[in-house]
Amino acid sequence: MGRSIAKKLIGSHLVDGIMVPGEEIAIRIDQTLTQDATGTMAYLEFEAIGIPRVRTELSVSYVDHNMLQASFENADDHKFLQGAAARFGVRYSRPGNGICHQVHLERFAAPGKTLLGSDSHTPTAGGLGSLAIGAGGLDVAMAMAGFPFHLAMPKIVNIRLHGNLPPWTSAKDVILEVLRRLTVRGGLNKIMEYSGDGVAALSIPQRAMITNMGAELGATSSVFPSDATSRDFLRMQDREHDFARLEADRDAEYDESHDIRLDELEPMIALPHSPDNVRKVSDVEGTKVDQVFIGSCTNSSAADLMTVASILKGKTVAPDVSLVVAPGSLQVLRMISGDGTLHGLVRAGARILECACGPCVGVGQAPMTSAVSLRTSNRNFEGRSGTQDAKVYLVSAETAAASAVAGVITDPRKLGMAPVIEISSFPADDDMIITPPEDGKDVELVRGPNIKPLPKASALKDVIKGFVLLKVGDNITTDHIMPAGAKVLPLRSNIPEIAKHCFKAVDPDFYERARTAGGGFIVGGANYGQGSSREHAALAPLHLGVKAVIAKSFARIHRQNLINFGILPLTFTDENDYDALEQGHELAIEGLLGQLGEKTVEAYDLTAGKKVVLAHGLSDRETDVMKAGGLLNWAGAGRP
Ligand code: MIC
Ligand code: SF4
Repeated sequence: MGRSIAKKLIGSHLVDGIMVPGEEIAIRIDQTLTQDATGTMAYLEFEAIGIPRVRTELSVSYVDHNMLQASFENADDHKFLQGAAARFGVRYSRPGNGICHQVHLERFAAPGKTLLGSDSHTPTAGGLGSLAIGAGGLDVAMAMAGFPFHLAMPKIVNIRLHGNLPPWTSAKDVILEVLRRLTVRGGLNKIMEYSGDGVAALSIPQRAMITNMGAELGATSSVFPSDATSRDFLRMQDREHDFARLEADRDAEYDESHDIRLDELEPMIALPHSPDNVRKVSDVEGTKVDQVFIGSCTNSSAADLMTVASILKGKTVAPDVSLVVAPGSLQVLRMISGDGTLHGLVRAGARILECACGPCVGVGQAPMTSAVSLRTSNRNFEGRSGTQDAKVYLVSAETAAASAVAGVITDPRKLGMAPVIEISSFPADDDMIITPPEDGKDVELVRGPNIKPLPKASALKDVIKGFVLLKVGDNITTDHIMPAGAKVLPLRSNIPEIAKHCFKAVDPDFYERARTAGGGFIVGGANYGQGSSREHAALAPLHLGVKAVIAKSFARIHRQNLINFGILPLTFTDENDYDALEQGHELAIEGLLGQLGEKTVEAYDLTAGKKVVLAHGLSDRETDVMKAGGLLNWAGAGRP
């Protein structure tokens, strides 16, 4: 039986388990990436594992999230990260060099390699045929230490692309269409593999745009074949030696298939507050716009910004619109500053930001009260922009630029002939990437006062008891659990401080209630913890004494982060119990250690006086990790 690309990639890196969907497997990791907002913890964790030097083929530490230096914290973190990179043998991409996913795609991603990154959009590198997976910092630290990465063998989904994109539609419209069909839960424990005659005409940044937003489907990863376009891209990046052809066998088997006729696609838009709330742009045309943001790790490539400049040519941004543009990398900035694009953007009134995540994660440019903000980024969760009542819509660069000029949501197909952008070379160098010294053992790690020691989890107790501290609905994001933004992100290295912001927008009293109760339980709906890889969404609850989260279902990375820090992820076996279990109810689980040997765990709702049967879904290895009180304790016991 023929194999898919995903199975070839997994098969060539498999160190444990069998490739049967749902079974736990372990794969060897070739490359890792971290970014600054998750990186400090990841390197503190790597230090705690006690291996002196990374054992991967390549590890890169990027600085791209925490760039506003309103106080000392972020600069202190950057200093620590630079030292940690030198000490542990990691390349350091300096602040200003760009967003991790864009830079990694340009300079390091390679067909056939595995990449584990402490950022949920790591699958961007799947655009070049890497098997790229997002994970919590501790999983990445373990991979840097040379341990394999464990995951549930995903189902492989074939997304066949047919034909060519019509003028004015682009890769963003493709993935928005996929999100419309499959929703933010549609990719859970799946790898989305793209195929079909429509692939050839998509550039590498376009493919990467699509694999990037596989994260919004909740997918484990997304991958494209590696073909002549991949070779050309790598050649233009001066690294044709990294090319390897990668394609599915003709008779490859898939667990699920979907067809997308590119010729029939129209410009699409995700309405507030979910990336799967997708409509045609033409359905919402005319809505007044207050802000347009073109940037983030999607649609911040040179081709995107050249398209934008050509739309803005000879025009000025509408009077009531603030247009902000953040190039994805220094390479992109160099390209657009050399060919007149940057001048065109500035001339039209765009506000240019540094090459970083910026507004995508609420780091600057928070929109005005109740604003409509049109963004080319990938997430439009409530409050993420920094303004709680702002309404964020996700669109392509074409739709964003057309709307910035018109002042209202505009279908770019109104603009006449679509620009044709050809890119024949990239200014490829690694001048802003510091290579670690051969021997880093004497490099001092400078820890600013905001960098606090790692929190410790203790071994799992046989009896856990407490109150339901909070009950939330479906699709709760990690932005709800542990908000980001310019004010909170600088606290990423300081768990006691950042914990004060846990669930703040959902329930401002949560922190005090959890502290007073000395911990307890959280009850969630379906897809609990979707979104980012931030392990702070587990570390803050751990700090507050949360013992278990009981939900209808979990997003993959967050579930893993809970286990990694010794918080039990349990699911309802009967969804009626979700309705019955209210905030404030007292729960007890007795004989837990023995119960984990079974598939289900019996809990008692002491307030309602009834038994609740819950599933733990833990593999044997995960059960051991839980019992030890998390992955660090387990690894410390010499287990992996
Ligand atoms: C995001 O887009 O939400 C982030 C910020 O990049 C996160 C990582 C983090 O919270 O530091 C992600 O996607 O994993
Ligand atoms: Fe940065 Fe936004 Fe991409 Fe996350 S989604 S890595 S915050 S640009």
